[in-house]
Amino acid sequence: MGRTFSKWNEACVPVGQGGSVYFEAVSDISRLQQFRHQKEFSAKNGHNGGPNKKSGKNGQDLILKLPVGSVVNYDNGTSVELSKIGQIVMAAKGGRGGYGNFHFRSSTNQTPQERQLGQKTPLKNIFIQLKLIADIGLIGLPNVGKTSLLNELTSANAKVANYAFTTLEPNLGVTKSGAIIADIPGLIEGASEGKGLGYKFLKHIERTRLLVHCLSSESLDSQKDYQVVRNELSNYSSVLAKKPEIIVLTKFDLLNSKDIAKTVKKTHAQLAISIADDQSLKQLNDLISKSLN
Ligand SMILES: Nc1nc2c(ncn2[C@@H]2O[C@H](COP(=O)(O)OP(=O)(O)OP(=O)(O)O)[C@@H](O)[C@H]2O)c(=O)[nH]1
Ligand SMILES: [Mg+2]
Repeated sequence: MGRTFSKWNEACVPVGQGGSVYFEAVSDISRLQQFRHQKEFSAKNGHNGGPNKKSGKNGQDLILKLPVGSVVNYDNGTSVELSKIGQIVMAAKGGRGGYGNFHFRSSTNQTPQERQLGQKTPLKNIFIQLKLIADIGLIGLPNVGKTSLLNELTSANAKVANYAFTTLEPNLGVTKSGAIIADIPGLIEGASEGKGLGYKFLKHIERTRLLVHCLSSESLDSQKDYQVVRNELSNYSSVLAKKPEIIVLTKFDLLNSKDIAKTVKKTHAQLAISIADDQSLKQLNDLISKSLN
């Protein structure tokens, strides 16, 4: 966004304008991760002009992609919401270019000793909020396969591992039909009172339209698992307790068909799924679409 100015001895015409910084709305929610470590961004400086009245090139703009649903809050108190994919808003305008001495010559002074420096854009503080509300919340005890399911149903590529609390922060993904899924850290008994990691993320799923409650085929007592999570939901809020829910038995590939049928019946699961079985994932996709419409 800032730009350089012409060197005096280049006696040039305008120094290029500094690049501007823009935000562009995209569907990819993971784009917010770019701000996790890097906090300061700038477009390129304008280029110096050259000898023989050569103008400097303008600096290249910087386009930062933000998930649609982000609200850009400027430090002058104004804000703008990115509500449509492809929408572009300006974050900071590049400074104007400077002038070399050629610009200041006159009939009486053909070799002026004057120049004007390019303007440096002041640093702007911009606060970005993701106001977007997920349509679907993936819930369940730790290690039941929530994140694996998110990765299968959306283009997310979130970390999966065979231990509890792999997910430390919510992951988001968008299904092919455009629904947004939030995968939150596993819930445990006492989550509604702050135990484990899930508590502070329950508010995210409070605003979803549908819960997908995952129960693992590995569990020795999936009925109890179901109740543990249900209790936490109702202890947290009545809104959460009343949310429509699809119960899914995950990792069915680990059971024989007799045990699958038995567990499905016992848990009232609407569907048994496995990330190794595309057919079951398609059925879940269809069930989700039907429930959202
Ligand atoms: N056999 C089998 N393993 C699965 C399936 N889905 C997930 N897993 C495995 O189960 C383990 C846990 O998966 P995650 O997706 O990380 O589980 P999670 O519920 O997100 O776990 P937390 O984030 O810790 O709450 C990983 O080793 C996965 O590979 C499945 O359908 N079949
Ligand atoms: Mg996870």
